[in-house]
Amino acid sequence: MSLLDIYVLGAPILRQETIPVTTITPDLHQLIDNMFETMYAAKGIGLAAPQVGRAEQLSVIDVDEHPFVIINPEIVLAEGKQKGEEGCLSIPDIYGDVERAMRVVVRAQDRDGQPFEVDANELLARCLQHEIDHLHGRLFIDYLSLVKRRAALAKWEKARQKDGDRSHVRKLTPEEAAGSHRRDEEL
Ligand code: K1U
Ligand code: ZN
Repeated sequence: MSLLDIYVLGAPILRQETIPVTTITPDLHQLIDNMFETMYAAKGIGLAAPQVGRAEQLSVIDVDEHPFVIINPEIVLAEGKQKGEEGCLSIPDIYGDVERAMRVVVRAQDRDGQPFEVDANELLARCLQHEIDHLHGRLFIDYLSLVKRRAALAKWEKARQKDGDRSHVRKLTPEEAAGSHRRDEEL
């Protein structure tokens, strides 16, 4: 398995619509495995294909040590409301409160292309909505008020200028890479 670079705010692929997956191939399985490894190394609870520079309609998720992949997902039910803090591996160190549905039912295909549904509440529901948003070019900062979005973007630009960083990819550090199998070791 390999760690993938994570595309960050400003990379055009984060704003593009993804393409539905029509065939399950060995290359797709490799991508899924690499996305899980990258997500664990970055200490995320989800990761969508555009975040690693890919256009396939798929995301990986592990909120409660129950990893799964959603291929071609759609939200078939959304109800209730929750407000809570979100971050994004593509916008490091920026956080904001986002209102989301409290419960969602998502229909998707698994890594073998088999259809399934997941009925989720609270953090898992939030994560599913965040990851499905990525597949449609939406980011959590889009939901912030104008004032909060401007403040978040100003903080982001300042951090990037300080680092002299003009690139649109984030390479995980060797320390992060060394921790990429952490969940395996804990089990
Ligand atoms: O897609 C991503 O950028 C991953 C992102 C997903 C996410 C974060 C917060 C709420 C919903 C979805 C992350 O995993 S960022 C890491 C993080 O914020 C977090 C990590 C563990 C528990 C809770 C949040
Ligand atoms: Zn994100």
